Amino acid sequence: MVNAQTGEDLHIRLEETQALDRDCTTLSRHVLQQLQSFSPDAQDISALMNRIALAGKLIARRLTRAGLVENALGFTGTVNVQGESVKKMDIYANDVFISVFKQSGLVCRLASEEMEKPYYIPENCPIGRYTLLYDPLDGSSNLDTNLNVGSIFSIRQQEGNDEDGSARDLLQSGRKQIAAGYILYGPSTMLVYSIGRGVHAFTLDPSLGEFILANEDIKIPDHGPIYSVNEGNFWQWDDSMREYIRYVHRHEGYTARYGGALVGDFHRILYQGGVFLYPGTVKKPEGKLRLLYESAPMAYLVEQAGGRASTGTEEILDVLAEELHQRTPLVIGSKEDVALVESFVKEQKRISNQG
Ligand code: AHM
Ligand code: MG
Repeated sequence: MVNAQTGEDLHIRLEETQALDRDCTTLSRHVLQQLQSFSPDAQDISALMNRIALAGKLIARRLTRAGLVENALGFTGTVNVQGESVKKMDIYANDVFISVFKQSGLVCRLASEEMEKPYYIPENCPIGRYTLLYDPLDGSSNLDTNLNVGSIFSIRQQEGNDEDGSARDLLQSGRKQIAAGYILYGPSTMLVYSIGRGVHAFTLDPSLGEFILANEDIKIPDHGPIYSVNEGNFWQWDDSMREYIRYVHRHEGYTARYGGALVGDFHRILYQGGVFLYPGTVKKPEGKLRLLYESAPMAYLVEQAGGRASTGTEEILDVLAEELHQRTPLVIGSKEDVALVESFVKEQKRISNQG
């Protein structure tokens, strides 16, 4: 609608006014509010979150244009430490995190899915007291079809000074995490984080270049309708998983949703309730997902939101890693739905022990 006297587009003016009327809480303001302090530790956490947000913005920018520029999509032709084919975007995203944290003075070592050993930044070690574990681009098989992907991060206090390159002081339980979260590159880019005081979600406003608070203190429902699992693996599962899937097939109130990228699948369950599963198979009982930079950060978030994460028999946050790239089965989501899956695992154990 145009104002006849001024020629001004009134719709545009209305939208602008509404945008200004909103209480725009930025990520950095939110982190400082959460910490309620300007202590050096609080400033470090705030600076770390700002750096993660910067990495997210750089990766989001590249992803938006990936189909338009040369050499952004496709495989590099190499295989990573886990035996998976590496995509160009995996490497780009990994390098973004390194370059964002290299000069920060905050992080002494970075460990990621794409690097066999942790990346040490010795010049940061005397002052940098943190370790960043991350999956730079989770769900990257979704890239070539323009579907959602994500980055997952976990921050731990640096312990020890292992210049020999060993990762042993990373190998602690997920309860040692001091912050965790993910960035979801979907129709909009969202950053979800926790520093142990609830789970909060932010949406990137590309015109401002700022993550703006979308949902504060998210609580996952105790039960939800969604089960999210790659059912193509049915033939490889043990009987407990098969029985669980048969149960949801035979009962009203369940719906399947699976996008092939943990960040997106988990994000939906965080809001709507239900359960995401990546169980082990008979041949690979440890499953596919990596404990330190996939399962543990998601477990930290879900517990903060009032849900649970389990291997099927043990809380994910209690699992002690024996190696950096250790895999673990994952059952994560609403309390009641995780407990239901566990009851099938327990029953199967009982039957096996009898036989
Ligand atoms: P990636 O980190 O190499 O992308 O692998 C992890 C992804 C998860 O995002 C997702 O849940 C899972 O692999 C999907 O695996 P599948 O294709 O076997 O269903
Ligand atoms: Mg991954």
